[in-house]
Amino acid sequence: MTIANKQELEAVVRDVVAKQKITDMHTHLYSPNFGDILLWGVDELLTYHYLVAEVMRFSDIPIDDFWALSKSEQADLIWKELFIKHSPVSEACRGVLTTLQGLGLDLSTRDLAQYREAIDSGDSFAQVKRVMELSSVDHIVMTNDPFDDRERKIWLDGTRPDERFHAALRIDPLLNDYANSKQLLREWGYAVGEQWSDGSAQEVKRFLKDWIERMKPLYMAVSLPPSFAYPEESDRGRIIRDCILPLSKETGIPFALMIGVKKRVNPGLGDAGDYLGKADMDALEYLLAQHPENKFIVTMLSRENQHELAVLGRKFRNLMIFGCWWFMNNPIIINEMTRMRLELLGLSVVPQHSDARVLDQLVYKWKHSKEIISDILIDKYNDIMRTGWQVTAEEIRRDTADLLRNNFWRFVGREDMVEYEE
Ligand code: FIX
Ligand code: ZN
Repeated sequence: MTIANKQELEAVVRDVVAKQKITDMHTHLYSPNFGDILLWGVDELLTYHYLVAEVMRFSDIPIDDFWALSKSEQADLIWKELFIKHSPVSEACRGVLTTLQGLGLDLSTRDLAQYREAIDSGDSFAQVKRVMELSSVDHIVMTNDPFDDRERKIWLDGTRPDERFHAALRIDPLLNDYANSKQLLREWGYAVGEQWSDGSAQEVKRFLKDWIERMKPLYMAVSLPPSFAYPEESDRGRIIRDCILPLSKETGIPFALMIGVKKRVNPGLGDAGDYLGKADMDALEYLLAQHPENKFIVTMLSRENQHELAVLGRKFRNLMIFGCWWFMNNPIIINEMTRMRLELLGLSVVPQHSDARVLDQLVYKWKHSKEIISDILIDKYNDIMRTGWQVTAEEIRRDTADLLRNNFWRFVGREDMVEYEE
């Protein structure tokens, strides 16, 4: 059906985007059979580390005293400070409201006890089904860290995610803290030496292959500091050179780099204590140019890196750019970087992921982003329609499916997961 005018365009785009099923390619969620490492419910929503950072700006509670509170007491404090004593206008606060609204609660009552009663009384399996339906997310990629004691035990016990959940092998401790991780590898039966050698490289690859076999990950991922350099004579540089790149090429499993995080600049805040920095693009440019047969999935944490990253995407087809990561995930920046990406790269990117740490967040993370993506697509289609180019509803459905699921599945080599709504 050819779109006749802007009014019809707006209606079709908003309807298509709202209905499009999403593959959420980076989250910190888990299949419900993984147990209580899957976070959900009102207290988890309110104690999300984004809100911990924000409450510290209003409350003068000593950070250690905050951590000594129960999860529910922390949530009460955050609710009082960020929602009652001050209007909840930040993106993370608004996200809580959008989530509670999406779950059918009456925000005019501000009755936290009632919200807890309504949401927390269910079970995680039912909540996963409900939230995925509400958010139109039908596939969730997890973050799976074999160095995390709780998660490692779950996998070694033979637990596997259900078909809606997919693994991503997360290797930050291996790449960013090998000095400590090599002792763990030895304890697990991988004979890595004190000094780097071919033998150590083989054993690190064997460790990775074992977890690839166990997890069947869609990609291997690491977060990296703004100072990330490559090539580099360092533990990280050697492991990337001798292990990750050859294994990624051999298996076809992409290497995901999340670049620009300065960990724990305020250690007392825990996950809320991470900061960002502008990274030098030389390392990524080198990796892309020297390893054209490797596939790289990249997101960056500094606003200032977004234009460079998008232009690099024009130079290298083995780079898939994804998401508005963390401090980028605010409407003003999502709008700017998504428009820039479509203007420079057309529809060849994965515009968003949720990074959800709490299951229920899928409701707000995707509602907020879909609204912005719809606005942008309406403008972009209208711009080409003004030249006389005709756009059809079928093409809008095709393009939206590519942005919200198929570009990712194709890039990770899973044509079987490419789907278009009829
Ligand atoms: O490295 C990451 O996966 C980051 O997304 C997290 O460490 C971060 O805490 C987060 O959840 C940001 O949204
Ligand atoms: Zn993340």
